[in-house]
Amino acid sequence: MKHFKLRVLASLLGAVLFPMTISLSLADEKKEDKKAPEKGVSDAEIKYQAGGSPLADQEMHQNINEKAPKMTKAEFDRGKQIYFERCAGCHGVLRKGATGKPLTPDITLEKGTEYLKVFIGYGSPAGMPNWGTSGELTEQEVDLMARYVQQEPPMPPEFGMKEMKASWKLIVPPERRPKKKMNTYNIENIFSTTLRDAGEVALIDGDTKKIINIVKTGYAVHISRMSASGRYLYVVGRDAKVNVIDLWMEKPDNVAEIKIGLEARSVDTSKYKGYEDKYAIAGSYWPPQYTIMKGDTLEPLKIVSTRGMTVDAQEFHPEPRVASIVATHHKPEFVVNVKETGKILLVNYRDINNLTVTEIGSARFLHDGGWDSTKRYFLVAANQSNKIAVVDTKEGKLQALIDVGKIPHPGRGANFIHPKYGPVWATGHLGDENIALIGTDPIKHKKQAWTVVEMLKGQGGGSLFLKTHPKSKNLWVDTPLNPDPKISQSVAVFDIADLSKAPQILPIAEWAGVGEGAKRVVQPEYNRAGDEVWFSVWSAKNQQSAIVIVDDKTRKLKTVIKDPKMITPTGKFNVYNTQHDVY
Ligand code: DHE
Repeated sequence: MKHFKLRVLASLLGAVLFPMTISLSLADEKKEDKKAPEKGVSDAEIKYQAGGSPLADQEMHQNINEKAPKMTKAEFDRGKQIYFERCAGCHGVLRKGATGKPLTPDITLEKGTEYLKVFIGYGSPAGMPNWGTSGELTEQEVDLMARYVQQEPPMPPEFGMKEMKASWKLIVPPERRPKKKMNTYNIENIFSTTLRDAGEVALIDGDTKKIINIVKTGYAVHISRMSASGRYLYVVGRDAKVNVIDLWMEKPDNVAEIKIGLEARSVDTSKYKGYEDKYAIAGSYWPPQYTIMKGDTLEPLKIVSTRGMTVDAQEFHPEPRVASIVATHHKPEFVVNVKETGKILLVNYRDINNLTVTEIGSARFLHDGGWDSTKRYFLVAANQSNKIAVVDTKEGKLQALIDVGKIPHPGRGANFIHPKYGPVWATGHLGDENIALIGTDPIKHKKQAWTVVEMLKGQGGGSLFLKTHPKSKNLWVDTPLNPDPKISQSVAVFDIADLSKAPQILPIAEWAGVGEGAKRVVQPEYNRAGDEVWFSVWSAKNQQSAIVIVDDKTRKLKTVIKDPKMITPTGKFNVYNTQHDVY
């Protein structure tokens, strides 16, 4: 009966009030709404964004709003937990809106509980998932959340120098570290592999395929990055814990760790001549800031807030999250991409007491990206604007904003020579099957530079990463978030010499032989020689996962790495390719 009432209300509200919901949205999203398929966002996008925030367990400051519907403390705490596990990724920590709409009390109180229940229960064509009808939330939880979002958003604590210093552990000080490499590993071919749900990384010997060590890290390490010398490996957990691992030790292990906030995704190190291994930088989602540290010890030196005005509406945003960070090779600079403001910051670390930051306006919401083959231009996805922003790091200016497919997601992208159009950089998409090839040579291929020269058709949407290697003739494209298991468990491989040919589909998960489970095939990564491609076969925590290694030339299975300790592998980072940005 209650369900029926909701359904009637839903259709009424759909007809009468939907324009109101549109009016709440951002300018960019308006365009998006027109393009959005009837069903709203794809499963891929929901799965991707609703990754769960570690802020769920944080004590937070709470203001009472007299006008909001009553909630007990227990109800409020449950609402907060659901919000940070499911909603914060899209709507933001402070509910000011990110890829989802703002949900601040000035808006939600006006809507009222019944309206919000329908919205949460049934979703909207503009992208809100149908949490109730999909069975993800019970009717009571939908009611709870409708009341929760009318309360003042609780505020997570700040995390400044005092908190960072208190969390900092110098496990092995530099003077007690090896003076030379103390092991016989071919360091350049080690793979740092995230064991997501175990809060560890596995260091795998790329030559023997044996695990060298499993190192304790923060929870759900997002990425690994290398120091310029190739000695130190840095990882950052979702919980904002940064670890540095010394690859010269007899058994490579942690030498320092620190928390740079409460939630984070990015880390990198100074690569410019004269500054090798000198600085590390990590960006956080909460608080919205980046932190520059000493490279070998992780001692925090400088914290810079990213709070500020958005690039388009020029309105204040209280929580612009730091997305990707990359170190420039030809200048003492970090490229810091700020999601909600759509700003690309070129942070010059020559004198960190008198930091100079060049602020480049691009488009919202900046996410992941990589260098072109010359490492002069950085290409980054402005994912909800369906654009790729290109920065000329030599001139310190925006080079181009290029329209691509729906929700570009390149990882670091893939550089190769197109048989007709010369050097290109490629990105796949979360929202459609396209693979956009963008010309990157403004000298010999001026006409094609910074335009989409070709759109390849992949297996479908839900792509996260694609990869090639300077020595390879193949372009590998994953689709781990496609709702069709056949597609999420296989990869497409294109022949770069003849891109008109349909891609070959390889059943990577089947090759892994791991039995039942989600078995999402994620993130191709080359070995040092560029003749093997490694894939993670990512299953649930309590199911078997694996790494599948394919011979790049023959596209045939080479080896499967299975180990009971290999829990939920996701990203893999080959030391040499990461150190030198080979992709
Ligand atoms: Fe990622 C890169 C953020 C979900 C695996 N991811 C990145 C980067 C950012 C980011 C900002 C770029 C870092 C850089 O280069 O400095 N990722 C986010 C999210 O906010 C999001 C959407 C949701 C979340 O809650 O985390 C998200 N990411 C995922 C996943 O679901 C993946 C598949 C598994 C996981 O660990 O959660 C995942 N992201 C990765 C990987 C990279 C990455 C493997 C690095 C790719 C590379 O080749 O550099």
